[in-house]
Amino acid sequence: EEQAGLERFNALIAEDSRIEPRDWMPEAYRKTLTRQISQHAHSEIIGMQPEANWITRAPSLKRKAILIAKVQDEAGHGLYLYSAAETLGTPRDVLNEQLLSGKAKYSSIFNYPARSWADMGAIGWLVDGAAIANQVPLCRASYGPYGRAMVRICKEESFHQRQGFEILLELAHGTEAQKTMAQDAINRFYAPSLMMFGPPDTDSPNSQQSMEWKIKRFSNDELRQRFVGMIAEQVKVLGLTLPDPELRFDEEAGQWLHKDLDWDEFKAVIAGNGPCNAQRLERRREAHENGAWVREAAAAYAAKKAQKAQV
Ligand code: FAQ
Repeated sequence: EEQAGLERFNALIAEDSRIEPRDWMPEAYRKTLTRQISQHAHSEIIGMQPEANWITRAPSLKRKAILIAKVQDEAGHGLYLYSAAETLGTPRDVLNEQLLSGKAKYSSIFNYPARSWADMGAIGWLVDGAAIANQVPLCRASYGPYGRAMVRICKEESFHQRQGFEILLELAHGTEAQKTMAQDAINRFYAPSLMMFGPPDTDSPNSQQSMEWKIKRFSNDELRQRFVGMIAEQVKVLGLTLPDPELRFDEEAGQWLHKDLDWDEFKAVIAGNGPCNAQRLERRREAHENGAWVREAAAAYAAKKAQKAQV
């Protein structure tokens, strides 16, 4: 039976069809998808923090309303991603426990502080921009529930990116101090946003298998280069610069080349030693504890309803 399952799985992958939750799949496929989807979900949830930090200090009612909506969208993305991950068999409580215990990774980018209002612009433009560049190809991921979740998430991220760009555009046309604040935010978020695509291809243990399984469609470096080419053009509209004197389009290779990134810093951040790792996890644990009564109430209500239905 396993042999038949494997043959069918291989055939579905070869013809670019989708694997669905009830289909037979290799354990390693299940495992790597659970890893990637749950890390992605954790990133959305932890990623709410840097921006939530600015909700009370947004410069106008309109900006506040927009920022609240964006942070709420991120919670929604986390929820559908946890649901997609659960279809692979690991319950959400277990996934959550992996996050709270520090065992599971989440995106390196959310371990950097959001210091100024301009950071809300840089996060929207660069962080959501990188997220889109990485996630549009994931809409075609071979695992059905993941690909379908990505479609809606990408639509919402596109709106997030536009709102970030618009914040920066307004600051760039503001006072000297506002322009400086916008440039400073870009300077700090540039390299960390390039690191969101993961380690270089030569140092990416999961890539080859994930490409063979059509979970990933492009390599980490390919997507990073595509992204840097996009922002190299967009930054001109802002009248600002990217902190990368080496950035250029290589005619021969037909691609954008950027400066070397500090991969030691990346490794330190994903090992838990970035500027905000401890704070982010502490805040998440606190929020989880404070939410216990909501989970208990929901469970009690569900039990009561089930009991009534039996009578
Ligand atoms: N941070 O072999 P690879 C968002 C880990 S967007 C932390 O290349 P893979 C939206 C990797 O897990 C951010 N860890 O791995 C938003 C692996 O470790 P493991 C979330 C990283 O999976 C915007 C090891 O390094 N997006 O949240 C990172 O083939 C604004 C070796 O790496 C996604 O998760 C990193 N940057 O490729 C929210 C997208 N890079 O697990 C709020 C889906 C690598 O073996 C505000 N994920 N690692 O222990 C992916 O596309 C892939 O997982 C990659 C990594 C491309 C991130």
